[in-house]
Amino acid sequence: MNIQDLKSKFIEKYGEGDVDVFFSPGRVNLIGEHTDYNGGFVFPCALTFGTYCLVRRVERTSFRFASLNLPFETELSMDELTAPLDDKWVNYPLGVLAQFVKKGIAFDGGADLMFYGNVPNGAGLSSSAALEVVTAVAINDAYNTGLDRVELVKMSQKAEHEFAGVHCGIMDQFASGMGAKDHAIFLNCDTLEFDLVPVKLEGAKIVISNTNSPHKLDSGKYNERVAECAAAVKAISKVKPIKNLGELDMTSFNEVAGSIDDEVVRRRAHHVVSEIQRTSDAVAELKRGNIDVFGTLMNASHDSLRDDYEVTGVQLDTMVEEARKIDGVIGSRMTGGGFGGCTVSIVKDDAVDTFISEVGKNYEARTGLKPEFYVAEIGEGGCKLS
Ligand code: GAF
Repeated sequence: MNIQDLKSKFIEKYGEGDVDVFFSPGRVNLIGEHTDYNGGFVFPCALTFGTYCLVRRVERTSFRFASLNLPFETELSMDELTAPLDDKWVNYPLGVLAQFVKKGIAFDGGADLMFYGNVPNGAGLSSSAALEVVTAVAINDAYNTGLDRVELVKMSQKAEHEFAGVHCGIMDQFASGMGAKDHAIFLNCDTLEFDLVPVKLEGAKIVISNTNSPHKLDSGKYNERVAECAAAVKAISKVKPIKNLGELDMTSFNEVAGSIDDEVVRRRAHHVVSEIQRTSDAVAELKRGNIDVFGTLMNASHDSLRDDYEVTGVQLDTMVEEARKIDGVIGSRMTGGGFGGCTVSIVKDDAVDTFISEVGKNYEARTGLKPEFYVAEIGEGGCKLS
């Protein structure tokens, strides 16, 4: 659907008048998984698909929310903006509105909002972050609240915590809000310092493979991992006070690992500390143009997420196994929270067609699920389109 079609739909729904159009992307993370809520490094990039938000400020003191691709359409008064509803999807934009209210931003009127997203839902490509960030960017503009982009990103993350119950890190909202065309974001999730790194793959492409086994971030498994990392910090702090696992390197981790009695918790922490190291190594290699080493580190990342962190599962593992059998695959790993969703692979240009047909056929034969493939382009972060 193009912008003109979206505007026509908006006018059909809410009547004639001015309307502004905003967009925020989904993301794919190249490496650095389950490190963000541990104060570690991540390396995501924004995609060219995402969520559009059309907005019109109105004098009436209520907010109307509707979506063309998600099952919500509702009108809420000012008083109803601060508590989640019994409606999974509207809670994402509503949770963002609530953050504006919490900041004491007084709306002297309401707004009509219409959303349309083309990120596959539940695929681990941050459809929810795209929905949150586009709401934040649109309301910030419509009401001239003057908040800076990083603040909007943090508010979007809080919406996810408070209105979706997922204790996520900041990676997804940061990538959606701060992405830059053809760059990945090397982000220190402790300080929020970041470096935009050009992704020059010289003869290779980023291929996203959707297992079509929905990842269930709200299933509790994600929050369980967050809690296990907190348990590791608590155990380690008895011998070496730390605020988060990101303060350790492999040498200091090995010195204190014995203080974690629970073997599962120890493995979780081992993944986090090793993944943070892999991420900074991978970025350095990419900057030097060593794509092959970058790919080897992607493979090691997946293996650690499978063995130590246990967030992959049979579909993601099968997709990665099949991908790695193809000549011309430089690296392949799961991306995002895991438990289903997508993998990301770096594939030489001339192997992309074979990759899609062979991995597609073999994955389906082994799992009974029909996968989908997207050759990714790296796009811009949230912006006003018109
Ligand atoms: C999900 C979360 F939302 C992110 O914050 C991050 O933790 C990711 O899983 C795993 O790296 O996408």
